[in-house]
Amino acid sequence: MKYMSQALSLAKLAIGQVSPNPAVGAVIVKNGEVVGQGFTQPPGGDHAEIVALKQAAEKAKGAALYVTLEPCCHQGRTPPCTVAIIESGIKEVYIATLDDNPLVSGKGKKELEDAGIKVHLGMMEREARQMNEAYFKYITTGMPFVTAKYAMSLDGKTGTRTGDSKWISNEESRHFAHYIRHISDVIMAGLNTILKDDPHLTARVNCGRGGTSHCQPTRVIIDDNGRAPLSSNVFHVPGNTIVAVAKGLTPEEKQAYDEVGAKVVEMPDERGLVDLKSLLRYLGQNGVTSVLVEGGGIVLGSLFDLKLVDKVLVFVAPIIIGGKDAKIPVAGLGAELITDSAKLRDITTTAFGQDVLISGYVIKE
Ligand code: AOF
Ligand code: ZN
Repeated sequence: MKYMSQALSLAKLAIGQVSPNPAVGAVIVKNGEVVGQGFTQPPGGDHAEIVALKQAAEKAKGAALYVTLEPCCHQGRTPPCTVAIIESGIKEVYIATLDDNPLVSGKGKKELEDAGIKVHLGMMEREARQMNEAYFKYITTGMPFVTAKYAMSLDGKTGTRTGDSKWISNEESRHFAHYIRHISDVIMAGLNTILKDDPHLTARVNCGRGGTSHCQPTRVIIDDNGRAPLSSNVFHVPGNTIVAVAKGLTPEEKQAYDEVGAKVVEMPDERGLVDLKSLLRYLGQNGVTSVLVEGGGIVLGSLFDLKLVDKVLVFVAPIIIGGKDAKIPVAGLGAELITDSAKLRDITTTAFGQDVLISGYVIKE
């Protein structure tokens, strides 16, 4: 348990930084001593096991490997880890969970066993699966894992009748929200949020890489008619921005976005609005495994109406905003009957000072 928990902590350092690959951690132990450890490097770089094996070198002979995901047995951007493990002389492997990637699932484990290595499966499996929950959905469906996040008052409002929303949740909650951004591949927001709040949509956490653009999530703005002002903050901060539109923009309009470094993606549905399902599929095809949706109510409403949300993170703050015209977190059409509501499972509640974070997974019927 101790070494697997160490491997999970290592994997955590890679999460959100190595997509579309899963974040994996590995620890090599010999005679009660850690002789090698590592975590997944960005795509094309070494897998966790390879980093640990290189460190252990000769000491890997006869040692035990603790790894948070089944070692790969296929040639991808990098050679199979199983071959390197077998060649190193490792004699025992503890795997937290199988890799759902059809190219690997069960085959990696079998290859190790066939080579005479003793394999143990399932140590801290729940933690290992949760850590890569986005990857597991992506690799089996091609669609990114969608998390809806918002902060609301005790009376269920996300802003006052005038649109003021700074701040509903406290500093501790907002700090954690930045961490959630940091582990997401994409942050999605609607045009109204851009117009009203002019957010940066960057992850302001110390990721140890100096806050440069390669550790920033890609921002996706849902902007049916391509009206996001070029002066918006999202176009002038590190990281990439995509403007998803529903109508064809003129070459001049496209070029203007191009000049501020944003990419325009045209994805209309039959109502002339952005087709969110196609947009998610497009993002998946481009290696996006996780999307964090930060609002506003229109975008979240459409995503819930279309049953595209996988996970919900709601910060509840102990204030009452009131007002029939105050902002609400989820608009759209909504449920007709309570039985039609999106229901959640595996609920957790976490206190951030006086705020409470309620999180859970949408039950798919
Ligand atoms: C491992 N250890 O640390 C990771 C694994 O293109 P490649 O070569 O990087 O392979 C990508 C696939 O490898 C990915 O889809 C997943 O099945 C596995 N990821 N496997 O043994 C690791 N990140
Ligand atoms: Zn591998």
